[in-house]
Parts: sequence; structure tokens; C-alpha cells
Amino acid sequence: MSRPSSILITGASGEIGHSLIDRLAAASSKPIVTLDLNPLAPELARKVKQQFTGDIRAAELLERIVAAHEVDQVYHLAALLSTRAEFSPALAHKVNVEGTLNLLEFAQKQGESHGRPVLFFFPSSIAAYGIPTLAAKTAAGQVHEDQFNFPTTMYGANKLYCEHLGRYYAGHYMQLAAETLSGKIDFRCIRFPGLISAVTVPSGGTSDYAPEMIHAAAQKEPYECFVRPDARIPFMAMPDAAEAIWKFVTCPKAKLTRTVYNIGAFAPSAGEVEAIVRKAFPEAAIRYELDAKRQGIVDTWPADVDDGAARNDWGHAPQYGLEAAFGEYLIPQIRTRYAG
Ligand code: NAD
Ligand code: AKB
Repeated sequence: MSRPSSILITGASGEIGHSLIDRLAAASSKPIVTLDLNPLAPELARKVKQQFTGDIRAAELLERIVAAHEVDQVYHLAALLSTRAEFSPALAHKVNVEGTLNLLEFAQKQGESHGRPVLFFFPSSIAAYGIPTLAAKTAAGQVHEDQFNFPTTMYGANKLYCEHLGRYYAGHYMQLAAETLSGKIDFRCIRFPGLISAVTVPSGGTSDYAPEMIHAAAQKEPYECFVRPDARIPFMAMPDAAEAIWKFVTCPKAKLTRTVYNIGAFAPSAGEVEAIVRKAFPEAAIRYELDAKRQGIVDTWPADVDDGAARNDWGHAPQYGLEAAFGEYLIPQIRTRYAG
């Protein structure tokens, strides 16, 4: 039985999945197959060939996917995010590390079986950084990929390790075997900043204060921001994240100088986000109720990232800076979303 070569997206029902399904469905003719604990929203389900509901750790589920589809691209999004992971670190390790290992093995076997390298896209995070003090964070400014790789969270440690796992599978897998087995996976990884979407609301992350603030204001709900007004990390509008993935995975491999790339767009403080939200929604009831422990995590993440390599190698060029992200994308779309 011939199986069409397909795209597999894990964690497809989440925030990035929403955007990525749209972007891939528009740009690629390959059938899309998804795997998530939760079913897809109906408008997304229409865009995919088949959805599998279940756990990325379930081997028999991956076998069912292979039985029906020849997978030559994997976008492995499923994960527990930073705040959730800190409450259940052992579970986070199982999902974020063992789950990723399962998907890498899956991709390796697919690559061995059909003889072409399987593209494996992995979304890492600014959580992979761990800056020791606020003074060091301020002094560091835009952080390069190879600086401060000492995460303090389970999630950040999981991400950093999985970056290395991907590099291992792509270049060194079973290096003592008689036959060369590496090179069956084309592993590519972006370290994303906090993402802000107009169509979904995050849960379980630590960068969630910025998207939560704007979604709450648009719904006329009060919002207690859990970080200080001067807390600063990089953010990006969701359409730019999906566009970056597409640009990156379609870039000829010869142009890439790294496996793992930073990407940035804008890096406002929480107070600057609040000011923009208040301008759009003057009645917004935002106050600061500091959660010192979540703030402590944000303090270890960079104030901004150096994304020069992504810009030079594969043309990362976000459409939305701070003003445009809010003025042209988030505020108009979120207003419409909650208008009815
Ligand atoms: P999300 O929480 O919205 O989505 C994650 C999805 O994974 C959910 O639909 C969830 O049901 C699914 N999932 C979790 N555990 C699973 C399991 N065991 N088996 C199958 N599915 C499972 O997250 P997101 O914002 O869409 O993030 C997607 C990826 O991008 C994650 O790996 C995340 O770490 C990374 N990332 C996100 C951001 C951000 O700001 N959103 C920033 C950096 C990196
Ligand atoms: C989180 O806060 O955990 C994510 C991320 C920045 O990786 N949004």
C-alpha cells in the first residue's frame, strides 16, 4: 500500500499549533497529520488529513501513525510549559524529554525506512537561558545563543537537553555501529521568545502575563500582573513565529551555520505592555500582584536576544515590532474576537 509523504505535528491543539496548521496548510501540499492529548478545534480539523488523540509517550500510537502515513517532516510542539513544569517536574521530564526522545526515534526510523532525511523542527525557548543575577541580565543586553546556557527551571533544562539530543541524532546517532546511521534526521531548532496570539490564550507558561493582560482588558476583566512593571523579556506576535518556522525549515541546509537559533522581534517591559493596553482599553483594570517566585524565573531569562544568525542565515525578519504587533495585529483582532 503506498502511503503519501506527510507532515506530523505534535501538540497541534496548542497555541503555536493553531497558527502552524494554517501556515503549513497554505504553503505545502503535503497532508498534515496531528497528535495531541486534546482534539483540534473544528476549523483546524478540516485542514488536516487525520488527527490522532493521545499521548506522545504512547508507542502504539506512533506505530498507528506509521502504519497509515510515511512521515517526512515532524514539527514536535507537544510539551509542558515552564510554570506547569515547575509544579510537576518529574512529569515535565517525562513529557518534554522522554516524549521528544520518542519522536526522535520515530523520525530516525522513518528516515532509515524511506531513505530521505526527515525534517525535525523543535521549538526551544528563552527558558534555555539562566542568567544568574538581575545586574548580569541588564549588563548582558541581547544574549547570544551560546551564552548563559544554565537554565534554572525544569522546562529550560528539558529544552536545552533536547536541543543536544536533536544535534546528537542528526550528527552522531549510534556512531559506533558498523553502518552509518546518522544523517537520517535534519534537526532544526528555534529558541522562541514569549509568543502573543490574538486567537488563543496561553496557559502554563511564565511569559503569559503579556498575552493575559491584553486578553483580559479586551474582555473588560480585571487583571493582576504577577511580575513587576520593569520585568523585561523578548516577545513576538504569533504570525511572525509561524512565518519564522516556515522560512527556517525551507532554507537550504547549506546556508545554516547553527542547529539552534534565537529569534526576536520586540522586548518590552511589563509596564510598557500595560501602557499600550491602557491606551487601547482606557478602562482596563490592571494592577500588579507580584508572585516573587514566577518573577524569579523571568529574571533569569534574557531581556532580549541576539538573533543576528537567524537574520543572516535564513532571513528572519519579523513583520511586527512592538507598535505594529499591538496596533495592527493584536488589538484589532482581539477587539473583534470579544466584540460579540
Ligand atoms: P501549548 O501549551 O499551547 O500547547 C502544547 C500542546 O501540547 C497542547 O495542545 C497539549 O495538549 C499538548 N500536549 C502536552 N502534553 C502532551 C502529551 N503528553 N502528548 C500529546 N500532546 C501533549 O503550547 P504552545 O505555546 O503551543 O507551545 C508549543 C511548543 O512551543 C512547546 O514545545 C513550547 O515549549 C514551545 N514554546 C512556546 C512558547 C510560547 O510562548 N508559546 C515560547 C517558546 C517555546
Ligand atoms: C513559557 O513561558 O513557558 C513559554 C516560553 C517562553 O517558553 N511561553
